[in-house]
Amino acid sequence: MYAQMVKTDAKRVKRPEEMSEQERAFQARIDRGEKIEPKDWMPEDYRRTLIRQIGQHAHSEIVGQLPEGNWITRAPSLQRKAILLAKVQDEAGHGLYLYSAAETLGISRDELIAMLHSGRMKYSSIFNYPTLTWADIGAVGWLVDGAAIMNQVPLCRASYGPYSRAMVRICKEESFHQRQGFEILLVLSKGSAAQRRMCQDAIDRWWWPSVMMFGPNDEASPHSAQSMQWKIKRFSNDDLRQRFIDVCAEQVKLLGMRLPDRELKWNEERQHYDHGPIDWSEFYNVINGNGPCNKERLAVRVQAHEEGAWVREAALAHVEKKRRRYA
Ligand code: FAQ
Repeated sequence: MYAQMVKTDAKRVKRPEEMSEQERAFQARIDRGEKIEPKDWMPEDYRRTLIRQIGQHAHSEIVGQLPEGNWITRAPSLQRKAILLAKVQDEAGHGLYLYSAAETLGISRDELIAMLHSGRMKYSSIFNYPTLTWADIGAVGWLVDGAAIMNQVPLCRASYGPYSRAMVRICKEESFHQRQGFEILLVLSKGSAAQRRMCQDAIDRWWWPSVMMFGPNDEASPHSAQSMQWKIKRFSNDDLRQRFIDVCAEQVKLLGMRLPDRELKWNEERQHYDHGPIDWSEFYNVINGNGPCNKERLAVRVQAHEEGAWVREAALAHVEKKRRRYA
């Protein structure tokens, strides 16, 4: 069901002698650190790789509203409700910047959304997990937004201009999201025994799915080599994952909680935390459509799109009326 339609064939990186003159000139621009802009010549696979990544990213922001949106009416205070509402609205904004960036590559938002709804394009695995308690909203902010920032700050330097510029604002907002999540957990961690249990339980459930957000191990990542050569990705999946683990292993101490990994241990020689094995069968199960909430998430998006059809039709009718009036 989740076979990717925007296929890119980039498993093997071309050597300079295998490139056309145009491709060599393009790679030289990338190597010099120049930004590629929409009207510049680009290899077809570069364009398709960006549509795949930016499209998946946009879909993730939009689907990513659902787990937290679920808690807006149940936030424990008016202030918490206002903050959560603003955060969820920010995610909608991120989706819009990213759909706009993808559109500069010659694909429409309608086409991208149709591919999401028919299962031909992915969104992040993480949004297929349920938010069971209020502490989950803290864990999503701390861990999910935290992982998102770790992955996205380097994207501010991605070689494609519209994508890199969209990421600057997104990262500023994500960093506020990460802090608000941590603060929710900090309050719970200083609360009653039941609140502390709730806090630990949310961390236990969100930790491994957050670690998986960075994608497969480097040797199992078909797109990384080419995306790094094109400077779309600036660091590998495993490098970013390791940085995330190192940061969280320290931050969790401030909460007086623990990460659910018995093998987590500082390695003096590597200057990094060692960690336990990742259950990749769970990751592939989720990205193949069989996670706890995949069907529900997609059904909600499709329903929202269908129920919003009248708004799109009314907007188009308004434009048409104005066009006729001023023709
Ligand atoms: N989920 O060869 P690679 C957020 C797929 S935004 C699902 O390593 P690549 C904000 C991948 O597409 C979170 N699929 O691929 C927020 C490929 O499939 P394909 C989203 C995944 O592209 C917070 C296959 O596996 N962020 O959280 C995942 O070089 C809170 C092989 O993988 C972005 O999209 C996954 N986790 O590297 C919102 C950032 N990982 O196409 C609301 C931009 C991998 O062959 C609330 N994207 N796959 O069928 C990226 O940086 C990259 O696309 C990666 C994957 C690193 C995600």
